[in-house]
Amino acid sequence: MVEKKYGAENIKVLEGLEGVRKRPAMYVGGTDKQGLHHLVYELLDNSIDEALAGYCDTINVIIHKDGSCSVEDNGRGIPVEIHPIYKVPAVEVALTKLHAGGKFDKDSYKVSGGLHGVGVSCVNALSEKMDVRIKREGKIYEQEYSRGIPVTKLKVIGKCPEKETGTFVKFFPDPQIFSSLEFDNKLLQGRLREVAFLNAGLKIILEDEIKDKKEEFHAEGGIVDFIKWVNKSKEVLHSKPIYFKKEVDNTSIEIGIQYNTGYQENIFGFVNTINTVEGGTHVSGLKTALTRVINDYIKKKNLLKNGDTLMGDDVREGLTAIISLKIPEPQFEGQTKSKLGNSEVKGYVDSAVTLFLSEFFEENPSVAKLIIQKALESAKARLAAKKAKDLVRRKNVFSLGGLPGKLADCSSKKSDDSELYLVEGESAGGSAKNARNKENQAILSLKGKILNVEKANPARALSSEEITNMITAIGTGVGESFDITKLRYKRIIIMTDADVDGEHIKTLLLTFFFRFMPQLIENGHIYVAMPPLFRIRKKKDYYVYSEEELKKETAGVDNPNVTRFKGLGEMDLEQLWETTMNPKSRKIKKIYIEDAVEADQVFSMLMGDDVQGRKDFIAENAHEAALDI
Ligand code: 0RA
Repeated sequence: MVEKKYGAENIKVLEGLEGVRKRPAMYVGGTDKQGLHHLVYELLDNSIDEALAGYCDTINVIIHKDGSCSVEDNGRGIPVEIHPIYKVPAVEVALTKLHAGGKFDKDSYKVSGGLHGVGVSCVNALSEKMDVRIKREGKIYEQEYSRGIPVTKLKVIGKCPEKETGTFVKFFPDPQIFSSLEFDNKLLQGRLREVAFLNAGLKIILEDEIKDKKEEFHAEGGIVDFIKWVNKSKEVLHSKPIYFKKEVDNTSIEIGIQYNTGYQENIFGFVNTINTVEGGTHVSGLKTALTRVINDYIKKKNLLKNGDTLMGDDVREGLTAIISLKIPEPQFEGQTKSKLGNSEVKGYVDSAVTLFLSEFFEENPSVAKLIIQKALESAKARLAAKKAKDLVRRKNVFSLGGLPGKLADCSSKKSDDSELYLVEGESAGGSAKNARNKENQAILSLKGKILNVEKANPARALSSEEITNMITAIGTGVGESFDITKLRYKRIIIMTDADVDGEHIKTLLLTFFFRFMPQLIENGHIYVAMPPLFRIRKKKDYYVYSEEELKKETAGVDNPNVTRFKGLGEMDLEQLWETTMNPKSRKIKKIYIEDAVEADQVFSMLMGDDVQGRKDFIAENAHEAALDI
């Protein structure tokens, strides 16, 4: 029961939290799995603030058997004194007033910004039940809430040693709000590991009482350890990551750099521990400086004849870099509010990196030599590829608008309702061409397996016919010249057979998109079609997508009339249209990246050279039906 003991101010407070319940997406990004986990990150952020202020060194996150999740820290504990204005304990203000958050000290960096940092009160508003326990001055306090409203007063429930302080918050996400209520160990793992790397020395423990699993994340080396972890299944060019930390105008800049012998560029940007997947001014500052410093060094040492310069893409081949910024007032922009907008930051980062890196190269000529050799090779490959591309282009002048001859384009020129099907094999491609809605569905058939871009030099990848066909059809270009406004189709749908070869082709294509056009995945343009495995003939035709489903659907039926589809080619046009192409009846799956750092590891592991790593990974993950990236 709710106690009715609240005055006018409190009613206002409750109205605030009512707003959170009415528009949860505005506060935690959504009511799906991501939104649910956002609640944990909100609590975590508060504890990290306490750690950044120097009062907390251990955070415990527990997934409980009863469906709740808790976050506990050994910080100072949320204050419990009576608040001078609201006349209730300060902790109650923090938990019921929007944006009070508990961040009373302004001196430390707020971890928050954008969608993030809406505070513990939001978590409270969106929880069916929440329990807070505080240890302060030798006492243990407790208070319980339901949907943001206190159901008990703050009570002393026991004693503890004076030195023992901290905050424990346990919450049950509200089923009235969230469509997904299950906490995902793996998703939390990724974020907690990241947070531990970004806060050197902080110990974070994740306990899963359902899976009976406990893991500890703790990195004394901070982002240097982070870089080593990202590169762990790659062959590195220099054994020690290049690292520096600098403070400019209240902004703390921390950067780690290590090259590997591969071809991918991996820059992970963080602002107040939030992964800025869309980049922003900090990342552009780093890129500009890196290109300039390397070109200056080359000029000074006279390493490139006839005054040629290297391009950004050349100096970033095989680069793994992490840039972590702590900034008092971050401005987040972009589609998913994960792009840093503060314009002053670009200059700060640019000059800090220029200063540090040019000195580093002077002091470590052997490392500089390795990096520059790699960049020069990349430039050479780029120039060779350009020659090849010019040739291809000249050939294409004769084809319509430069589009690949193999593309069966749709007649609509509006990208916002058109789709491109990438189809495995010429014969399935031919069927799809006949089955499609010509108005808005285009078909590009691919000759079996495309090149594994994880193992190929990008110049070679970009001269492969299947890959150039895709790039031309999609229209955006790749790398630095990628331009989303040139996208020719709203949905790009990968359609392969439901067998091992089909799975492999799907992975090769996803690897290509992840490495060359990650923006298409980030913005939700990439899909995979889910062709059915069986047709059951009853009064009507039923399509089923797995063996289990088949068992369920045919249970108790003697002699069911079942056809197994060995491939797309075995369906007639009507079946192909109904099951994989008709927007009203088909099944397609949107691909999204849950965790960019993890996804890089997965692709390096699955498609790269580390055979043992791949075996271990597959053994560990074999039970999972589909690969979430
Ligand atoms: C404001 C002041 C003080 C502690 C906190 C906030 C605090 C908030 C949270 C939220 C989760 N864990 C937390 N730990 C601490 C301390 C004031 C003082 O003791 O002087």
